[in-house]
Amino acid sequence: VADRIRNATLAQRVTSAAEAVKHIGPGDTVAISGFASGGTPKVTIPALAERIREVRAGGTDFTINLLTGASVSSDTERLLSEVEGIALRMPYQSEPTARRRINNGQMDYVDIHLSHVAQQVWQGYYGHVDIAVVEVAGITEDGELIPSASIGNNKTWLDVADKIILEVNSWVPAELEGIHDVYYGTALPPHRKPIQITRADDRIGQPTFRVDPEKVVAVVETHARDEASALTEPDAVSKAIAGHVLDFFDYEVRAGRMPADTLLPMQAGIGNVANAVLGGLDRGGYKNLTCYSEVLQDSMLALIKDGTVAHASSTSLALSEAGLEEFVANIDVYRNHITLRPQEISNHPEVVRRLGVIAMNGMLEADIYGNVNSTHVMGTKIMNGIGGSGDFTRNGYVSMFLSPSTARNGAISAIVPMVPHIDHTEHDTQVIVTEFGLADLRGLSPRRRARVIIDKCAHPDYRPMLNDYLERADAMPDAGQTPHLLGEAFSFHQRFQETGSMRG
Ligand code: 0RQ
Repeated sequence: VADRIRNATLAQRVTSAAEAVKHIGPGDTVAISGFASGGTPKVTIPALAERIREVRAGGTDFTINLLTGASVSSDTERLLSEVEGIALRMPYQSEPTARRRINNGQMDYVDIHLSHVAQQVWQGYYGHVDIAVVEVAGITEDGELIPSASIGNNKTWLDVADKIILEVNSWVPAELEGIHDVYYGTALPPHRKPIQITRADDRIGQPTFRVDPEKVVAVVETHARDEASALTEPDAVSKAIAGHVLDFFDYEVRAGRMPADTLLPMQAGIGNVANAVLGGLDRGGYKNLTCYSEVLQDSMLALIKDGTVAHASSTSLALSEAGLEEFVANIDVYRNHITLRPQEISNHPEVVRRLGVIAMNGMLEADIYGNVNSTHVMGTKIMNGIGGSGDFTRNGYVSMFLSPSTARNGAISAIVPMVPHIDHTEHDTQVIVTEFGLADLRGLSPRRRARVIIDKCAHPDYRPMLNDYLERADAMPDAGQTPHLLGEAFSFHQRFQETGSMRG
C-alpha cells in the first residue's frame, strides 16, 4: 500500500476511518466520490454511519446533506439511510432504503441533470461543501491524485470543499493511471470557453486531480473492490429491442445520416436492455465504433477486445463480477481504448451536440405523443432519478427510448394516454422502441406520432384501449393540436391503483 502514497506530506496524514470521520459533524454537507458502482469510498462512509448512530445514542441529532456523482454503491446508500443520516440527497440514487425514505417524505431529494451538478454547486445552490470524501488509486510524489474507477464530480468536490478525506484504494489496478482526462478549463459565465473535444478519444486535460494539501485532514488506506453491477443474460425482450435498434442503424446508414462503418458515438443507459443493444453490435459488421457515454458496462469490454469499438469515453466503469475480473486481467488492452472524464464533460450538452451522439435510454412509460416519464412511478413515487438521460436526450443526434412494452407481468402498459410526470418532452423524443417495434417520430405531428407509437410499440393487449382513447379524443369538437380527454387522461393509472392492473 505504501507505494500508492508517494507524497511525503500526505503520507503523514494516514489514519483510520474511525478517526477520519471525526472531522464530519452534524449538519455538514458531505460530497463523496462514486458514480454508478465505480469509485465509491469503501470504509469512511460505513464508519460515518456508525458515528452517526453513536452520536445520536448520546442524544445529539446527526444528519448530513449528501452530494455524489450519481448513484453510489448500494451499501453506502443503505447504511446512511438506515441510520436516518441523510437530510438531503443530490443528484441521483437507485437504492431501495433511500428510495423508501424519499417517498415517505423523510429525506429531501433533489433530482437534477448530472451535467448540471458541478455548476449548480459552484453557483452555491447547495450552500457550502464542508467536506469531501474521495476515493483515489494513489497519490503522486508532487501530491496530485490518481483517480479510481469513476471521476464523477470529484474534481469539483476537491476544489470546493473546506476539508478533504482521501481513501487510497490499493485494489484499484495501478495500471489505471493515465486513463483519466481531468479538464480544468471549466468556468462560470462570462468566462466560459469552448470545450475542445471533437472526437470521443480527444484528451484535453490532465491524468490527475490537483488538491490543496492543506485541506486534506485524513488519508485512509483501503484494499476493497468496487461493488459489482448486477447483470443478467439478455432475455428475449431485450434481444428483440436490440434487434429493432440494430435495424434502425442500418436504415440510418442507407439514408446517409450516419457513416456506414463507424456510425456515430453512442450513449447507452445502464441496465440489461442497453447492455443487450451494445452486445448486439459485434454482429453488425461495424468496426471502430466510438462511445461517448457516462457509464461503461460489460458489453463494452468485449466490443473493445474484438475491435468493434475503437474508443469509449465515460465518467465511470460499472462492471459485473465477471466484467471486473476481465477488466483487471486485461487492463493493458483496455486502458488504451477508454477515457474517463468528469461528468460535467462526459454529459456536456455542447460536446454531446457537437459529436452527434446516438442517445439510448430506458424509460418507465411514454404517452401516445412521445412525452416520457423516466423517474416517477404512477407520477408520484421516485424510482431512481433523471440521471444523465436528459443531458443526452435533449442534445443527441438521434434520441431514443428503449423499454419493454409492459411492466409487472403485463399489469402496466409502458404506453399510456398521458404520462403523469414528464422528464423528456415530446419535442425531445425522436424514437421509441419496445419488443414489438420501433416508432420513428421524427418529422411527425402529434396525431401521426400517436398512431405510430400505438401501432409499433404498445403491447397488443393495450392497443384497442389506446386507439379508443385517441379516436374519442380526436372526435371532440375542440380536439386541438394534441387531442386529449382530460377526464380520462390518467384512467390507465387510476385503474391500476384501484384494481392492480391497467387492463382493469
Ligand atoms: O421494477 O426492479 O421491481 O423489477 O421499473 O424496469 O424494465 O427492468 O428497466 O432497468 O432499464 O429501468 C426508467 C427505471 C428503467 C431506468 C428506468 C419497473 C419494472 C422494474 C426497472 P423491479 P426495467 P430498466 C444512464 C441514464 C433514468 C436514468 C437514466 C432509469 C423497474 O432506465 O432509472 O436513464 N432511467 N440514466 O417493473 C411502474 C412503469 C414501469 C415500472 C418499469 N411504467 N410503472 N414500474 N417499471 N416500467 C444511467 C445513469 O444516469 C447513472
